[in-house]
Amino acid sequence: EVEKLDLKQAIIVGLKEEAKKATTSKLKERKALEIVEEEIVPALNQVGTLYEEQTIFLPQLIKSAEAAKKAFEVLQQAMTKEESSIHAQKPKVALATVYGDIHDIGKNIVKVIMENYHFEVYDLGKDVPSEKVIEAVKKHDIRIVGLSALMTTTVGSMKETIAALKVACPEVKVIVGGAVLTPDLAEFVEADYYAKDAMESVRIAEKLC
Ligand code: B1M
Repeated sequence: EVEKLDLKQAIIVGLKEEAKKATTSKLKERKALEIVEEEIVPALNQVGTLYEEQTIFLPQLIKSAEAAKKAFEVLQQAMTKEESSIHAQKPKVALATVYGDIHDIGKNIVKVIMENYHFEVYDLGKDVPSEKVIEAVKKHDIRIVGLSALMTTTVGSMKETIAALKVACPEVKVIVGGAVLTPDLAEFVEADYYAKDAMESVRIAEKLC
């Protein structure tokens, strides 16, 4: 009998259908957010290490990312969005992965969690130039911007985006996150806040409202 793969293994070896099945069965005993933080993120971190060590290569990295996305789709459906009249005025947040960076799994997780906590999220996508961020902030009168960067090479791009944004929209508050960031780097890019994960972004954004 073939043994069933657990979620972490399914992501590491890059099997979409297995990842989907494992997520569905995990949901019977665990909360969606716990599955994200305790299974999906550690699995992808391990994949990153294997890639860095050249134990796996880009095609496998891509397969793992696809498996993680599949797992997350299942979780997204499970997270119920309860609309409540108390939250008629939803605070607005713009989210973007900075210019030059195409990693968007983390940003997408932040988006779903924030929406669950009644924020209205303007998702600007990945590889986003600073002009596009500024345009969205002005157009929708947004006060909170969340920027994501995953690579050492795109930390500079994050700093440039924040500098341009602060000139064009001085009242805006910027939260930064992404695997490459640390509190020190967040200070270096002159962000207002550093969020280590999706829940921390919610806690910070709630204080800003
Ligand atoms: Co790439 N990649 N990748 N990759 N990839 C990394 C980042 C890397 C660390 C792997 C490694 O070598 N160890 C490395 C960067 C090295 C460095 O600069 N230090 C790397 C590289 C080099 C590359 C390419 C250049 C490879 C190549 O082409 N030769 C290329 C990049 C091209 C580009 O961007 N221009 C590339 C491509 C890819 C894939 C497409 C295959 C895929 C991305 C798919 C996608 O996102 N759609 C991919 C993946 C999956 C990874 C790893 C393995 C996993 C990233 C991830 O999704 N983590 C990664 C290794 C690693 O990170 N350890 C790696 C899970 C995710 C949930 O975490 O995004 O940190 P994270 O989000 C967290 C928090 O950080 C926080 O909340 C989230 C939930 O807790 N957070 C925020 C994130 N954003 C926030 C914003 C906020 C608040 C909180 O604002 C409010």
